[in-house]
Amino acid sequence: MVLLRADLSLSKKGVIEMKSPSRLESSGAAHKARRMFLLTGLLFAAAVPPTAHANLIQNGSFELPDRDTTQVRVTPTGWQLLGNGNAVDIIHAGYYGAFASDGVQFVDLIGGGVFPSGLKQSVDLLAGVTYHLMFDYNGATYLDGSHTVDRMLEYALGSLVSGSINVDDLNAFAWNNHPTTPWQTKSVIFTAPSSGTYELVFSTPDGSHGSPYVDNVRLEEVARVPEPFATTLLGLGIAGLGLRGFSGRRR
Ligand SMILES: [Ca+2]
Repeated sequence: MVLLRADLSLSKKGVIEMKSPSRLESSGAAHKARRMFLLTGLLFAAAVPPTAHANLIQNGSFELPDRDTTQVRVTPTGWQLLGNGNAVDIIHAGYYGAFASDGVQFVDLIGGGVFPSGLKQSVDLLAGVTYHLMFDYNGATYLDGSHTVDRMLEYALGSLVSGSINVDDLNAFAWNNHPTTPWQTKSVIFTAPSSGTYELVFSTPDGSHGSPYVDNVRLEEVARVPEPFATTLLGLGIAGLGLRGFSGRRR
């Protein structure tokens, strides 16, 4: 963006500052320049590009550990089992024609016969900050082609987010020529009411065959305009309004 007749500089604190066109003469041209300065400041404040935020989830794609094969009863790096003796598996792409949503691995929430079965990960959230939770999910048909019955994927992030999804009609395997289904995406936006550590949980309450599958878990802070930057630019805009009013009264 071009800043007409206003200097843009980076201060030692790393805050971008705009200098007022104070040396301009009080003329029609100066008045026009001040108006442009005001508009530019407001537009610039509104157009601050969103900052790219990192995924707060470790190994959200379940690519680790990577042993180039399906891993039975394994704990994905960065995650914990529910602690009740349950187990999960990591399915590798190609296993019975399976395909991941992201990368080459995804998690099978049932790796044993203890329920609920699933995994969890702790995340630190900040009060008043808005976050975007996303994950991809799929399911499986039985070998005979029939669907699972009431196979539920349950998810929760502390007490902030919770829900369940029926995955009976989904299928991530290409076995016995059964039609596969694309990975589905769940997306939730929420604001943390208080700072603290919250537990993200994916689980299934029961079942003996066919599982909910999860891949590509992402938790990102929603883009914000940095407070000091916005305040500086909006403050300059208000100052510009005052300058414009002063100039108007002089005429
Ligand atoms: Ca993956």
